[in-house]
Amino acid sequence: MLEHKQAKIPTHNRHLIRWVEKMVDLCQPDGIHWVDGSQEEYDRLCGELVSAGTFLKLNEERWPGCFYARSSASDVARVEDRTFICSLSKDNAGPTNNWKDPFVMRKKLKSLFRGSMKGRTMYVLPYSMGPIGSPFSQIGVQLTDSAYAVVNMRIMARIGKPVFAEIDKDLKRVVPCMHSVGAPLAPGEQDVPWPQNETKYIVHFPETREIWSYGSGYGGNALLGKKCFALRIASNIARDEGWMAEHMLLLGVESPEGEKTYVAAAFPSACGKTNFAMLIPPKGFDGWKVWTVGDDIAWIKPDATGHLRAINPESGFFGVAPGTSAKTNPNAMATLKKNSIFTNVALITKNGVPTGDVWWEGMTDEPPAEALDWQGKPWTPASSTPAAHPNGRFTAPASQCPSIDPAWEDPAGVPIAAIIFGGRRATTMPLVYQAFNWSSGVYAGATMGSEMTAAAAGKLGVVRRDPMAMLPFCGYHMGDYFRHWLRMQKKLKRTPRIFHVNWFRKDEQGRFLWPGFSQNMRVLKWIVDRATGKVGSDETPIGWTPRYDDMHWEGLEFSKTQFDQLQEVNHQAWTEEVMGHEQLFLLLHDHLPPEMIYERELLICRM
Ligand code: TSX
Ligand code: MN
Repeated sequence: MLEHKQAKIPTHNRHLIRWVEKMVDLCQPDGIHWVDGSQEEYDRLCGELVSAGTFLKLNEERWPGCFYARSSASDVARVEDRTFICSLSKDNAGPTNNWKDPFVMRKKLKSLFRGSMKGRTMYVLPYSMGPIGSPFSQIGVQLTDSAYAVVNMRIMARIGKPVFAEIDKDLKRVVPCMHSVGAPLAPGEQDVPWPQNETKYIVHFPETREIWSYGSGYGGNALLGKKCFALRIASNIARDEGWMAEHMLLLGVESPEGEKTYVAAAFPSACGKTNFAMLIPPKGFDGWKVWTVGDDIAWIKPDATGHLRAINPESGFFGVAPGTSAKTNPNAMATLKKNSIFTNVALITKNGVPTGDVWWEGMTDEPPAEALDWQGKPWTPASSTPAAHPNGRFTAPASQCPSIDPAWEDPAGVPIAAIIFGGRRATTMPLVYQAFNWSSGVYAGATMGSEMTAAAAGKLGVVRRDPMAMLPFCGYHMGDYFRHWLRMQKKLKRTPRIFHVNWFRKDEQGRFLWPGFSQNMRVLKWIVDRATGKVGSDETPIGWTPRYDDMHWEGLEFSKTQFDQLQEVNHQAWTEEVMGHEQLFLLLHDHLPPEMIYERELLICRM
């Protein structure tokens, strides 16, 4: 018998109620809980997760309101090979996505979800990506049997009662999102701390705007508002409606005179996107300030005057913990010190007993003498395995970030003056260049790539092309995505200037040429000055580059010789680079816009 945990259903939307009833019939949960999003509800769910052994409450003095979780060892990251785009035509998904026939997939999902929530509660979780009521915002309802997903979603998105009210206005289409960890409980069966299923499916139906996720409780697989909705489904909506759903951070640069310039930036993983979004200006930048709008996703739209404006559709940070410290990112450390959830990091112990403190590699110079690792096994600095999983995460409210922009929840978004692309490249790519125009900038984004960090020491890593950092997140054909980017120009009175950066160039001895981190402010200042017409540049075959004296060097010893080495455009290296571009273009050739081919030809001719 289905247990209703509330006397009154908090919506009168008939479609929603009928869908929930249908999904209850399919998944057969023991109970149903309509999520109101209140603090009391959050506290109760966290308490239940503690009782179930999923959560451990951290030390209330040192980590107020914080909880710790460990996942199953086989549920630690997004599963790209289990991620599917089920468009009617395979051609629409393109060669960079896994495609399955939507009719075949629907049948498969029905069988997986049948009875999948037995012994569990089904949560009806309404959420808004973007401030509730903003013209940018989109609404989803996630049905999930994971309380862990619900409490994480409360940090990452606007959820609950005000979203039901928005749904009841019937103004916006609601994206239905099904989520089950795929671990039904038999009567009386004892649950495990991290229920999941070895069989995983992360499925998107772009035409009907639906998401079905099965078998995983982790991050991007389970918090369906994030990668599944805000990128894969939203990229489809954005193409149809003439806007952009991008894997980009958003930040604002404020000059000592109080002039504020916003930029969006796309980087592949392991480039320090969150660190860049929360950058603190270095010595020599008195009066300058960097404001954080978002660290992962940007929804960008032309306004009535033909200028691009952007919002961060999220309300929290789901950041990689290892490498985050008071040195690399003081703003992140301040953000996560309260009301946060830590997953797959280490727990400090004293004589084998947890002290209620978390730790991860890179958090402090000195590791703790002893800990429990992310799998709960005793760990010491002498251990051969890391204490925290390399993909261990914090879930922290954006509102707690000391650098959060006063306009971060502005329903009208912030104006975008520049777009930055970047990658982790040991060679070839200069610290910074500006594309000649919009189409050459789209080319720079389309051909961007990053080197694998795990590559053998001394050996140059293989470049993995990751167009606009969207390879795992574009919900349709990548070639059509480039065409959409090019078409956006026609909607605009003024296009943002486009730049490419590389913090990771190395010398022949394998040493980083650029000190990185807060020093990136110098690059950011040149970018902002270029976008607002305040500074000069040199023309090179690849684009406009700063002359030594165009950069602000106060507070850093950095010679012209060093700078020239960092900015070198090597013709031999670029000849090899454009061959790599050709490989990507061959893969996408039947949907590739002609502009991409022309841009490549022009680049070759200039060299
Ligand atoms: O996040 C990074 N950023 C962006 C910061 C705003 N990292 C961390 C690795 C990515 C997850 C970086 N690592 C950056 C960077 O700009 N640069 C480097 C490489 C580097 C590492 C150490 C030094 C210099 C460069 N050390 C010294 O210069 C002393
Ligand atoms: Mn991301």
